[in-house]
Amino acid sequence: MNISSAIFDCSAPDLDSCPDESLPEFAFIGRSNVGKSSLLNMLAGKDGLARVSPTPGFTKLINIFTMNKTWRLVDLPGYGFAEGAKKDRSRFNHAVSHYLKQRMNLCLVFALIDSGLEPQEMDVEFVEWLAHNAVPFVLVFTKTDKVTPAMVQVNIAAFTARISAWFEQLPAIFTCSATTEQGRQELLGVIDEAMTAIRVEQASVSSEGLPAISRKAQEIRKRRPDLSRPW
Ligand SMILES: Nc1nc2c(ncn2[C@@H]2O[C@H](COP(=O)(O)OP(=O)(O)OP(=O)(O)O)[C@@H](O)[C@H]2O)c(=O)[nH]1
Ligand SMILES: [Mg+2]
Repeated sequence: MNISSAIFDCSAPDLDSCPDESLPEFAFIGRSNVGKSSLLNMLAGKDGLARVSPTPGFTKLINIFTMNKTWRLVDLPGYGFAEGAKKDRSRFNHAVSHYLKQRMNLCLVFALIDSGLEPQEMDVEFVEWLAHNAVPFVLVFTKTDKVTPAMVQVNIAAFTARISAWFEQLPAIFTCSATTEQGRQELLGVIDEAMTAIRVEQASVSSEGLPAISRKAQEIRKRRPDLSRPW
């Protein structure tokens, strides 16, 4: 897929402040510093589109970007950042939880995991939360340029062993590096496939008159139990 335009749309403090639900959204989530904003820039092909920093907890709002005028990438605040005012943290975490559970046009979540680390409890718990809330997601192991390919595979195997009990079929797994652009075509391919599926569905209109994307999200939402947040 070619990205011909990548435009910053808005920064939203909560779900109500997000733009209308007319375009499909693909969101990045993961621990602070895992490389969400960097991956967004790498996929968009535009350095500096989302702001990157070595300081954990840098992205504090729901940042929304429109690609090719037809779909959006969403940079979410990370979890697991211990500094800062507690009040602020819970507000942002609540906003992220709300977004993931209720956003009608959320198509797919890229759940990012650092490929250089053995399974971290917080990531394992977060994946469990995604599974129990029926949030559609794929796993993306980041920063593959920092470790050997063998180590990446060891860490992926250890992580999937931890989460396998919650899935009949494991979520799709990808690897990437924002530095070398490894994984870019594969991840854009995932978005391309989802967009093609949506276009096919949108050709048919439901009896309720809802666009196909909202119908699908409503079905998913009905199945989601209201679990407490792990982070
Ligand atoms: N070597 C390497 N460094 C990376 C990669 N991706 C991100 N980084 C670095 O990791 C740090 C954090 O990157 P961000 O993209 O800001 O991470 P984030 O997940 O958005 O972090 P928060 O917004 O704080 O949650 C920065 O110093 C990046 O330059 C990568 O693929 N390889
Ligand atoms: Mg960020």
